[in-house]
Amino acid sequence: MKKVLITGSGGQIGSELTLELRRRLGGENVVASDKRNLSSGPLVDTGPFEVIDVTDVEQIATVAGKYKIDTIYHLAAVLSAIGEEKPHLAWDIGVNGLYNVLQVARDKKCALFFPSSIGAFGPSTPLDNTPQDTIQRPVSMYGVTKVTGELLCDYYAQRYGVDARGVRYPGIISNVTLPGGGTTDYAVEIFYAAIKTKHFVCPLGAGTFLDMMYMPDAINAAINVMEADPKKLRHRNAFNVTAMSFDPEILYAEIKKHIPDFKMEYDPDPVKMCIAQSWPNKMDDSCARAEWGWKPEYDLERMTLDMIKVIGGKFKKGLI
Ligand code: AKB
Repeated sequence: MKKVLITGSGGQIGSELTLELRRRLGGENVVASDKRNLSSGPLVDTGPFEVIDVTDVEQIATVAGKYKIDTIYHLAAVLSAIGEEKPHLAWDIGVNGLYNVLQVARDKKCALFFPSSIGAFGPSTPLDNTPQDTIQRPVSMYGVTKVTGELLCDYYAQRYGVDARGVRYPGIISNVTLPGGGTTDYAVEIFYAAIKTKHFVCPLGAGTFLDMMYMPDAINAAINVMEADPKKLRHRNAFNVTAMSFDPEILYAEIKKHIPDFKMEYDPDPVKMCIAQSWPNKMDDSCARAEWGWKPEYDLERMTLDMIKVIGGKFKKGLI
């Protein structure tokens, strides 16, 4: 049985990926970790939990040794908008943290999942049907850390044989843990606003198209790329994956089909706009489809319906 360690388990993706891996592999085989000491809740109730600050290599090595870890899902990160406020922190966690995890993966012969992002692209990248292999000159510190991370993963795979794999995630839409400090967060916040107050002020302008994905597909992408037959992988790391592409107007219109009195206005945030306009409108994910069978299950309609059902249910129970 696999022994998995997840860094950043308390985050948007980590909180759901940890529980799904525990469901598949057994709670005791999946070690959750976070910088914060989580004293209660599903992550500590369903399996082992350890405090790990990824900038401290000893902490990662100690936990990996204690549980005989063979696979690491490295999700600790600082997202794009916060990265512009705190570029040093973004570099420290994004690059030094990954370097530490790669060193541990090398020493202890672990496979590694590293999530890159649409943030690894920039204004000189072709923004429509963005190819798998193309120009990557990002303009955000987050993007700089993601390109560096992709290169580090390739280097450790070629030089030391570390089985480092990953995807380039688009904006992830979810309803368990809120994202924190990303450019694509609006696509989550809009649902909470629509249900709680029926009013939303959008920080991105109309016409800002971005790739997006619903959480169940994001989790399947991470697990499936790690389980893929290595002989079929030509790229291995940083696969473009997408499920839908929309701008705020299209998402607003879709939500209004279910909540007709919902109102949205625009107040574009200059930092988020600068980042969003430098990111792809829609990526080409044909390499992921061909090499390991990537196929998302949720489109805009299905995702919207489910988000409204789940968040509406929480609102009725007074949980949000
Ligand atoms: C962000 O907006 O920073 C992230 C991402 C697309 O990587 N959600």
